[in-house]
Amino acid sequence: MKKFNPRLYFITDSTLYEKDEFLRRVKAALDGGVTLVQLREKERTTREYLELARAVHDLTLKYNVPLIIDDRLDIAMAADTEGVHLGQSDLPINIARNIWGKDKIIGATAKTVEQALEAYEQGADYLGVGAIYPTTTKVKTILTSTEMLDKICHTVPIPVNAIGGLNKDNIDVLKGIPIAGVCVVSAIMKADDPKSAAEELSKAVSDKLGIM
Ligand code: TZP
Ligand code: MG
Repeated sequence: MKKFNPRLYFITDSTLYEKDEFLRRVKAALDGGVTLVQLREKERTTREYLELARAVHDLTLKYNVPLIIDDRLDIAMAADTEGVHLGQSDLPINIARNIWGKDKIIGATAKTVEQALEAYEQGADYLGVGAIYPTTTKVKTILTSTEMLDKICHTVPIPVNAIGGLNKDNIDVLKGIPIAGVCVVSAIMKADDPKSAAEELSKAVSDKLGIM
């Protein structure tokens, strides 16, 4: 299965919650209409990452929403998820593509036109570009301008998502830039009510950005 819709791409962060509450929040996000989920774990052992990937995959499969694993092709393959997301210091896209085959979703992070072109040429299916705004999520990143985001969108023919500090009240800044969707962590993960947060974001993505 390679079909995916990146319009509301929810990236998880399990560090703030016990496992049950974390999974409850992921389910709520799915109930709220997120269209793509990424499991993003930075501190866990390989065994823990795999266990959580399987638990989250059990959920996403019920909603027919693809699950992407951050950074780790081995975990993605072991859990047989639909995709993997690779950053600039992870396995190169072409190597991952050769290992995992053409049918899996492989996403890449890009902050420049050069990185975007390289990822596309190596076989990436989509790009994440940011951080657009400063973020409270633990991440090694620098800000990326909306001008650069626009340039990248106009350079590669694959879907490009904006990421970083985005929420329903500040995505207007992306209006007119031909992105495919937005990636959010905190706006859903840390919301009092993750289901409503996802619903409201989904509405903002339609109403403010015209992404249906
Ligand atoms: N890459 C660039 S910014 C970011 C990642 C993983 C974190 C985005 O998190 P938030 O909470 O939506 O700002
Ligand atoms: Mg990563």
